[in-house]
Amino acid sequence: MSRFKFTAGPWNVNEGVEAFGPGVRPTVPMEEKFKKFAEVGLSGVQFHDDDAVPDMNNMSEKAIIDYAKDVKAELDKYGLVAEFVAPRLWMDPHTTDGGFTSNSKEDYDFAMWRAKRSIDIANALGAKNIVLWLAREGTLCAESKDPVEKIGALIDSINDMLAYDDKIKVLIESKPNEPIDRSYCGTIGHVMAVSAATKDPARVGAVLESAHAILAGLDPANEMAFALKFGKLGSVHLNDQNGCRYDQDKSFGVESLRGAFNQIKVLCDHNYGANGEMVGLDVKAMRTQKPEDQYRHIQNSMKIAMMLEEKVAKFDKAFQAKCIAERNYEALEMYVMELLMGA
Ligand code: XUL
Ligand code: MN
Repeated sequence: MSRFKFTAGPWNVNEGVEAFGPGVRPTVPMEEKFKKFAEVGLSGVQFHDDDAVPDMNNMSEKAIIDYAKDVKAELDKYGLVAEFVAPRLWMDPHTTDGGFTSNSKEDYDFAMWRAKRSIDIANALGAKNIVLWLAREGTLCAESKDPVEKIGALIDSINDMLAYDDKIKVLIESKPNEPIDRSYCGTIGHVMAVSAATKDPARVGAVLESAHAILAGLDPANEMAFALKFGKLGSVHLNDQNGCRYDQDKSFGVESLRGAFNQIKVLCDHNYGANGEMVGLDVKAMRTQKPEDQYRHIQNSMKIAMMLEEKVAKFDKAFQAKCIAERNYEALEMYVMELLMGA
């Protein structure tokens, strides 16, 4: 039994398409994913706007809401909740150069239309959060945008979302690069600063994804801690990453067990989840994985998180205090290694 409520997105079960090869698994219908998510023990689903309403660009505002209500009924059928809706602003021709920080007024307006429709969809699904993964908000050519002006545009766009709905929370998912070269919200520190500059900072928080922190050369647990201190860790995307290369979305804990332990530890120590925050598993199956067992990476990630919760519960705080008092961090470190290795 876990203290956490786990979620995943429909994109976490995919065909295995990558830059060097096509899909290797058949497309799984959305309802089948919901059914299986419930079976493996997830509590909820994370959505991109067009995961929930695929043809939304060609639909009226009312039709979008009606379609999303049907999706909510399907979720209810499987006892799942919707955690968040994220406008997918990186696929459309209108957002080739970003949305909220695009140089084109028309593209900015399109991004705002999608952001507001995402809020409508979130309301229809019963989700309290909008997540902004700012995929193309930044530059490929550094001189193509004025970064000061564009960070202002990002803040304006969030203010506009907050004004559109007086309850919705906006969570920014930091990531330093990929697909963009230089992104405007690369770390949790950037997200906290943007939050503070909005009209309602209490409604603007962060999502920390383990792999994104590692790509920024930072420690995921420390990044979580930073947002927790400001009461702004609205969600997490647990996964893992082998160093600074392409975004891998490996199963949680498979590269750095100690790093994963410290993420679970900081979440447990600071009562993450007490205000309804959930634990997203933004993990990708290896391309080699066969369709018969293509939820294994989600199940493994959840199991590792839960096993680490047990390690956190066993963590000897008295011994930690003794090591701290004696400034014997070598002893403390070895204790952690023995705890993790079951010695
Ligand atoms: C991209 C990423 C996304 C967001 C949701 O790296 O992590 O899946 O989590 O849009
Ligand atoms: Mn993510």
